[in-house]
Amino acid sequence: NRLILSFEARAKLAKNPISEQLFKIMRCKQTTLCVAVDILNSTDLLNFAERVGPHICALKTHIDILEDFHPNLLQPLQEIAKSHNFLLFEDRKFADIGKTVEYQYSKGLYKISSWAPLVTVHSLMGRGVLDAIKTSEGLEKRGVFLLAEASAAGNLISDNYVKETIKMAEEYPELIAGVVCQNPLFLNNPGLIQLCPGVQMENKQDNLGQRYNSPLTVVLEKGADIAVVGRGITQSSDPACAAERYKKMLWDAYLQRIES
Ligand code: BMP
Repeated sequence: NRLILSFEARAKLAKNPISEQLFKIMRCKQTTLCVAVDILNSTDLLNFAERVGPHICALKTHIDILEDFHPNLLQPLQEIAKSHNFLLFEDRKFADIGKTVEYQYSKGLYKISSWAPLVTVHSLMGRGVLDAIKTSEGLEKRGVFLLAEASAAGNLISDNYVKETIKMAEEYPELIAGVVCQNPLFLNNPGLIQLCPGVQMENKQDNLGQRYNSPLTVVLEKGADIAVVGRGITQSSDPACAAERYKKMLWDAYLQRIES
């Protein structure tokens, strides 16, 4: 059962090189926090990454929301990730035919495959998307988080969709780093990482259908390995301090879980 195994043990079971690296970062930095840096300005993004860097295992971006995006941003961003030992994670949620995804992933303005070792993919369009990510040009080592469940209220994902998504994830062990979901799925596959967005201490929801759980709930009840926190940290008056607080709560909950 993956919930009671340590990240150290699970790193050895990971079949994807990036998930193995992620497990090691989590263990070494004692953090399961991924910050969603949904910020509209490049300078703010870099400053923010530098400040929360020491406390996170991954920085999740939506690179296409930047109002002043220029490819020159990517080198300093990669340097910050390297200096603080966290992974860049572009939450592109690819969902098109394979050929289009190949272009969206490796071409265009953002050339995601050249700088983001981790990306998200919808299972909706089938295996062609995963084949495209696997064979496109870009970084040699890459990992995919497949989206099986969503935190959004009223989403149309059915039980069968969830089941088939897990099946698809398990068919691509060398590519799939983990699954984005809200419940403890794939318990018998400890090499995969559960990523859980919709985490916040202050609010239960926003006014556009987002739903939140507390750090304790996502780790101890919902099976989260990595928790994604966005506005809980970005909108705090002291983001570094907030990130440190989330990191501690999440890590204590993880220790409690593996010791139980
Ligand atoms: P926030 O904590 O500010 O609500 O941000 C959540 C982040 O996680 C957003 O970047 C969103 O795109 C992402 N996300 C989510 O909220 N729910 C999901 O089911 C999947 C996501 O990727």
